[in-house]
Amino acid sequence: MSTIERVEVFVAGPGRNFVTLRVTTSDGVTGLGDATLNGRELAVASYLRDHVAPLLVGKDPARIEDMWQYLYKGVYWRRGPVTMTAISAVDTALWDIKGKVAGLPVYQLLGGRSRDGVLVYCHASGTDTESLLDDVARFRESGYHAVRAQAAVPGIAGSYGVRKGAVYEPAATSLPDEQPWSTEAYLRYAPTYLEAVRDRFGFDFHLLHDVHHRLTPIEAASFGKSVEDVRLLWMEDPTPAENQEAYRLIRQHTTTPIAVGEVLNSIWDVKQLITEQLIDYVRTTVVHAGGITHLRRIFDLAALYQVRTGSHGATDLSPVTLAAAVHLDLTVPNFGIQEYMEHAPETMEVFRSGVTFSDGMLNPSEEPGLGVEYDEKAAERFPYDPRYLPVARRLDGSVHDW
Ligand code: GCO
Ligand code: MG
Repeated sequence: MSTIERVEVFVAGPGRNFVTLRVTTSDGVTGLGDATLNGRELAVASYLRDHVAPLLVGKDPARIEDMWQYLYKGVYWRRGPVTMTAISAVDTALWDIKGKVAGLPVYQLLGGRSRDGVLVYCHASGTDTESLLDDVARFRESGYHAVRAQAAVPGIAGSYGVRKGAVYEPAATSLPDEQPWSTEAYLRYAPTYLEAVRDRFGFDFHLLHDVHHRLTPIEAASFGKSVEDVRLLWMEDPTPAENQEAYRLIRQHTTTPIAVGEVLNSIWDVKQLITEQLIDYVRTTVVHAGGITHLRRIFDLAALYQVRTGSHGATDLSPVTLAAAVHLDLTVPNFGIQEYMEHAPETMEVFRSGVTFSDGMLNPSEEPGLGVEYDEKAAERFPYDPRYLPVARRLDGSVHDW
């Protein structure tokens, strides 16, 4: 029997600190998993190196479900982003290995194609309405059928989702940057630029918007109502999802569809949102919600309630996560849409991925496994460099939700 022989954890850039797990079997087959938790990378790296790696060596890499149960139930301490990200990395690496051993791409092991490709949405942004419109035009010309639109709120420096240089990078400082926020200014301005996008480009593509957990339930209800004519595919994270009852109130007031889940880590975290039909899209992702094995379970629960998938896919999730997500998205019956921000060219030198983009859709590699190779030598050029997400403060100085 082939066994797990080596477990390595790499923490390296470029541009951010990706945590990558590489599992090697006694037959020399390798599997990759992403364990990146933006701003808390070393906690997951230590969890894997110090607490998980010693348990894996000598085990059968083929027993993916059993390994998941062992790592989840065996530790006694359940859920939470650090634990679930570590389990995700192991799970993803074992699926990669299973695919390579079987000589099949992972999506074939998951039941095969349910669709021709994976519809993605991109991130358009601007420092004002005009520059946002230019960005939307650029993405429409590149073939995207779905666009998320964010613009900087006038006079408010802390408008998330807005690109400063070539790429949007919120975790850009070695200590958290503190940025001002005004809900009133946002609520006045955001509906106007979403309307401007529809006025200029029409309704022939999907438009999305991320509220990034910043509103109270009644503010979110009013925002959702005010943008109904814009017909968003979704408004994302309108309020922090710790208080899930809040979504009942939002639902009573607006038919704007809702997407939640990028900071949630397990089926239990999304259970109420799904079973009460408080959301339309579940945004849990391979890397933070227990890997392919657990995400599939979440998606199956969602399917019972006509909730579709809309996985998180920002660039702080490595190309290993993107590849795993695309394999899974291709197979699930209730797939909705996948977030996609192109990784920087240097990132793709470290992670050689066979994922391809064409006509607004992604497709996985046809290579056995996930179809991603990690270039350890290239990664050595980008050592760990502390990076934190910003903190939002209201205009009176108090901390707001980020
Ligand atoms: C999104 C997100 C991200 C997060 C980031 C945090 O919808 O893409 O909200 O941009 O802020 O992933 O690390
Ligand atoms: Mg988001």
